[in-house]
Amino acid sequence: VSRFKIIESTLREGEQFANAFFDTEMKIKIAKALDDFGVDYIELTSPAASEQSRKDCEAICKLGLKAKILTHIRCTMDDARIAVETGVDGLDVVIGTSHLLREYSHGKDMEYITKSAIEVINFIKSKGLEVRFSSEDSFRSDLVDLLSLYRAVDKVGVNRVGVADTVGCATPRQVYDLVRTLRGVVSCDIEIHLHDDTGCAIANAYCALEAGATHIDTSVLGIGERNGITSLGGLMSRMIVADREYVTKKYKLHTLKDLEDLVAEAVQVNTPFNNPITGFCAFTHKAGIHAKAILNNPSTYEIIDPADFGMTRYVHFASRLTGWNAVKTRVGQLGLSMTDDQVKLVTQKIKALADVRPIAIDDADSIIRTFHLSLAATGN
Ligand code: HCA
Ligand code: CU
Repeated sequence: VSRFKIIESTLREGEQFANAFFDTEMKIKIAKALDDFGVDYIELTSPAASEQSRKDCEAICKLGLKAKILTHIRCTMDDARIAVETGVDGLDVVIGTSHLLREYSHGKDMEYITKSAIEVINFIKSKGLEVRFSSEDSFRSDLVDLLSLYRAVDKVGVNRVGVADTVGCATPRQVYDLVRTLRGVVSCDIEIHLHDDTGCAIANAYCALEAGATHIDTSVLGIGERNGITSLGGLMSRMIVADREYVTKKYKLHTLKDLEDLVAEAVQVNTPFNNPITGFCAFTHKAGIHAKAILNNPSTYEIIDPADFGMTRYVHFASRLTGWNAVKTRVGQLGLSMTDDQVKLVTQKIKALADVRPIAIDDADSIIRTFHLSLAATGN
């Protein structure tokens, strides 16, 4: 499960996000930040999409990044001919295989799809580039058709086949089953691309790895078509729990927050409050029982160490749910000294006010300070 590679698609799938417009300078900034983070591949919008897309693709190839640069094309010789001239390390080729897409999108049958796939793959390989072949809408495609298509492209030496949950309909178990079956049919690597329409994108990515997938598509904050795909940070949170050693060695996790902030600003969104790792309350502990245990030993209520991502834990103490252990820590942070009995008394005062209205940290702090002053005044 742990030896996975990331195909980072913020600059391809992410450009399909409703708010996204990346100028050349921004694309370069994002590509450099992704490279610094340590992603294995950076996938770029097709050079066939527009003249500027082609120029930007060439510019990013010239940066000399450690990550391999890919571009994403339709399964046609026209697209492939343009793409191989850009300087990319490889091409991700895709064609719709579901009944719906065959009927309402490109109108081609499986025989035609197989024939053109082989032609395009052979052409790309003849240019010495890496090539991946993927079927759009894999989970609503006929399984027998799909497997014979993958078998045919595996035979002509494709580097990877891709499975795509284009509409986000797949369940973790379906993902596991399809990838597992495919693992028995092809000998090349297996990539997976998962949309998040039903909130399964991270779980599905994990299941794909359990079933033998080798490459996972991500984007920063999960941005993409509709509500997007598996997010880079979310995948990191899932994988650090599975294999901390591998993930912390391979990826510069401390840069995740800055990378997300860069992309969030570029596409004018806020990081969701419940985002894994970087959501504002991802490491906030509130109930008295939680706070007490966390202060004794963080692993009681934390599966991820915030320090691995350069984040900090916060023990909430300004609420009616707080307990005296949390307040005691706050008293220490304010540089005041009190006995445990005194802390318990001031905790009652905080809880009493917080029972009436929501209170801010400042409110709780001022209760603590006032109480402390009164102790001095009465000489206790
Ligand atoms: C799309 C294409 C794609 C491609 C995935 C892949 C999808 O419909 O925009 O190349 O594997 O979700 O199917 O993003
Ligand atoms: Cu997609």
